[in-house]
Amino acid sequence: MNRQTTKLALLLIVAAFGSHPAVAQTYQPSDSNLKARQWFQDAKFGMFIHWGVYSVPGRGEWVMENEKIPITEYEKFAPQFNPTQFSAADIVSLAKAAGMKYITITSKHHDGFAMFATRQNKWNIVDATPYGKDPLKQLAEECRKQGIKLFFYHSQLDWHNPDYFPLGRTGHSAGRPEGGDFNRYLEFMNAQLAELLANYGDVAGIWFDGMWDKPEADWQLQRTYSLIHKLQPAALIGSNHHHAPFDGEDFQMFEKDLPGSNTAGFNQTSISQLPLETCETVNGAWGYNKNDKNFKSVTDLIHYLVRAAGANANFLLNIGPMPSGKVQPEFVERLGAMGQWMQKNGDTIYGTRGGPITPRSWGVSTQKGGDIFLHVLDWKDEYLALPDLPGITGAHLFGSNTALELKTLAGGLLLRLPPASRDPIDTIVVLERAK
Ligand code: H79
Repeated sequence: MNRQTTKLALLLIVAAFGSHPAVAQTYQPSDSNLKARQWFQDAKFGMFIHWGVYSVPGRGEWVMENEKIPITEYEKFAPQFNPTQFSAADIVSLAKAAGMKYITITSKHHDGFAMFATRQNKWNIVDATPYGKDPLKQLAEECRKQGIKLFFYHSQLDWHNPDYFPLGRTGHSAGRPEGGDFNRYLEFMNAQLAELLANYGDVAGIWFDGMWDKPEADWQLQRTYSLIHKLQPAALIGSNHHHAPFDGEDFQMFEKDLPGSNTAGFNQTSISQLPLETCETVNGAWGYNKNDKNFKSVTDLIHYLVRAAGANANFLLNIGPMPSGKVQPEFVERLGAMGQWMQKNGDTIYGTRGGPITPRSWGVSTQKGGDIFLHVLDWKDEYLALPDLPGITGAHLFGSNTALELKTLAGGLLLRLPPASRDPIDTIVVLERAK
């Protein structure tokens, strides 16, 4: 055993036999974890990266399942995956310039392919591709340099590992043996997680996905979660299982919906008291899809970010790098424009929480310290009626001294927004309170 594996083995032993037995118990987050939750809620904007061997065919990260590609065929993409143009410095700089405070990258997606130097199997970027390097290592180092936090997305669902058995809703055309030991699969997954938590410095959190594939299985979540919290107590655990958070989780995420909406069809879940996050794509794809040119506009993306903040949630915006390692120009342009907007208006987003006016069709409110920010996104009339808010003494446009007319009526407030005060993307109004 070399030093790294020895350290890992020790960590695994400590995690398995330490003071916290691997049985269900009520999770008590550490002080560092509670602090990390605050940081997370203040950060508001992150970059999601879906990157794997599926970028080679360029038809999204579900290509194996959607096109019923058996493992033997799918594995042939690996020798073609040589992302020599990948630059961790460029990607972290892109996130930073967009105003993003953290990155969440796929360490393993449903195809089971590890984007890091795992010792648990050979189905990984170091052992199975001509590239032969560990992009997550490069990214972790660069994130540390540039002050960006790093989360790992780890798929619990696995279309490649023979021990992921019995199969769930997906993976039936992978051509796998009719057998396997699910407990051994969980050992494998936990060992990969232990590698990620031991070898990449401080990990901001683990973003799980895919439990919905086998909702009835015994995932031994407490074992996995206590392993993570033991190795890095501040690491935030979240899982995209479409249920209210389970014991041991530190944040709640929503996919392709703001908390409380359900356009995707699987977001009926109640909203918990944990920090919230919603994720969305720039076009329709998570993993690189060369045919999807249906890009959202800068305005739409900013609106989603603002509406997320108004719903007390972070926005995790996805990019799917190309097989070369480069990010397509359509993504770079949009992220740059969002960054410019955030540079001007970020004070009304970063460090805020959802405001006293719950989300409306016209926009949202955020708040920080004593300030309330109205984000008027979609309102054509000169007057906007607001609910009664005690203690409001006046209003002005954010970033200027222009006072706005605000009338107190019985039962509410009436705000006047003359056409000249309007911003085409977001008219931000500061509601003044007696201090
Ligand atoms: O990683 C990205 C996607 O690949 C992954 N999550 C994001 C972040 C994702 N996988 N699936 N989905 C998103 C939507 C899944 C829908 C379905 Fe089902 C899976 C339809 C049928 C199986 C879940 C279970 C919803 C209905 C039943």
